[in-house]
Amino acid sequence: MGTLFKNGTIVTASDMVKADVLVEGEKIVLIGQDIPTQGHEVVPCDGKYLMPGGIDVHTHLDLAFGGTYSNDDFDTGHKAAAFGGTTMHIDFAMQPKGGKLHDALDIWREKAKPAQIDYSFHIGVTDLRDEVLEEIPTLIDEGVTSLKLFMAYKNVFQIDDKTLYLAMSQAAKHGMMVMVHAENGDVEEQLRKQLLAAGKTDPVDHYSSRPPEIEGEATNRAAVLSGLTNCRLYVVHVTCEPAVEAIRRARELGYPVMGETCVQYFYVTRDKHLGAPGFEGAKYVCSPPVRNEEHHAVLWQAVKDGTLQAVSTDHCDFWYEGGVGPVQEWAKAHNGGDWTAYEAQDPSYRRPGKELGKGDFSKIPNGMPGIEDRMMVMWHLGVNSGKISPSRFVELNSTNPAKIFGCYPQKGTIAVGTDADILVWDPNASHTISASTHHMKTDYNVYEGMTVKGVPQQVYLRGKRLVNGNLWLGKNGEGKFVHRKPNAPIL
Ligand code: DUC
Ligand code: ZN
Ligand code: ZN
Repeated sequence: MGTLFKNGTIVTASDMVKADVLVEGEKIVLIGQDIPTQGHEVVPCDGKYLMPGGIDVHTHLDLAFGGTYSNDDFDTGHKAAAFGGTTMHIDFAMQPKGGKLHDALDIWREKAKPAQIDYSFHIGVTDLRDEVLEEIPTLIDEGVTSLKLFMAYKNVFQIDDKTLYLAMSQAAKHGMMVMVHAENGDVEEQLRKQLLAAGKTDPVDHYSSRPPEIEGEATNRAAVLSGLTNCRLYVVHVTCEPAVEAIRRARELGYPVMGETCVQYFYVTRDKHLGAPGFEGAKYVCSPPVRNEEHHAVLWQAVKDGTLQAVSTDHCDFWYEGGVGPVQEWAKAHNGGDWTAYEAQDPSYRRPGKELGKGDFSKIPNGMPGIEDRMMVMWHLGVNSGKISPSRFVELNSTNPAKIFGCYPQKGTIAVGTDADILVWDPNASHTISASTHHMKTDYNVYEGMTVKGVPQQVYLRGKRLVNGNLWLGKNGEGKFVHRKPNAPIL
């Protein structure tokens, strides 16, 4: 007995076709017209789209960052993702300083034990010693084919140009991908110090410490190194015109450069959000910063003309009002200030969050929630407005991510033989986004009050239903690691 999705319109990156889809076990086994229902559980899909599950290739679950940890982990973050139609994500497993790349894998495998959706890892390289350089190709056997290097976050994750060049040369030899967070961290450090010294400490001043120029410069630098080494390069979270132009130029020159933007960069602005009165703007502090509408228009053009190939979230959520509870006193008395031990015994406790940066924007933990919102907001802003077609939506949010990161066609499409990660998408249903109803572990939502039209009514992962309306049917431990391949196509 299988599950038969009846009378839906299948949306892939190339087509929209009315057909039935039969799933047996974890796979799609048949696509056709008028497939007999006998012996199958039937899911009526009249008026619905059948789309491949979303793939978010840029998330930071349970990351030690900014003096705290991001809130969502491989339990809560997965459930939230699935409610929003995302059935796979790729998280950044960060190399501990002085440690090996395999240490990062071990740590993140442990974190991923409660998984409820499918996942994979990029390895964040922070300390490229000779033996670590040699270790890079051994990741391929583990199903990890992408490295991430940060050109910013001085004294935390930042690497220098020599490191980027060496990593790219090595990755290129083995058909691996290098991803960069492209901002000039040395210049950022100077700007930040000047701003703070001048008393500019508000959330909106974060923007002035990271202007578009430093993103464009770093993007261009990485793109030129990609051309030099012939290494596949994927620029994460592109926000602005100078960065888009650097990628466009590199691609015109034939360099193997690709890039993504994130859903928030189409919507959140410096003026209205980051510049909101009081400390409110802290909710929107992320790096690179959100930009104003003129850059949003550039990003739409870039996802339409193929300069950018994917949309992700950079999901890295923190409480707006964290550190709530008696923990500070308790931690001082019992644990030398370590709140992590306290957290385990008091579920109502909130770890430190955005409030860490009151009076000093540079101490605001960088990041935003979005793993649950991406698909609905992209559909609403992109498809409902006519900016992108349903097929381009699927391509940006699922197909291209799978192709670029080496797991297509197992993931990222609806075809016979592929994993049955299926969304029954209702293009006519509306939903008002709110922190009071979302599933992400944070006390605010970037899109608060936005009524979107188009929602994932049912969500299937490898043939198992995870979401039915508001009902959660998933189970911890059912998400599987996705083994990815090198030599992925350059799109
Ligand atoms: N930017 C963020 O805003 N958060 C996580 C890491 C990053 O690069
Ligand atoms: Zn980043
Ligand atoms: Zn990130």
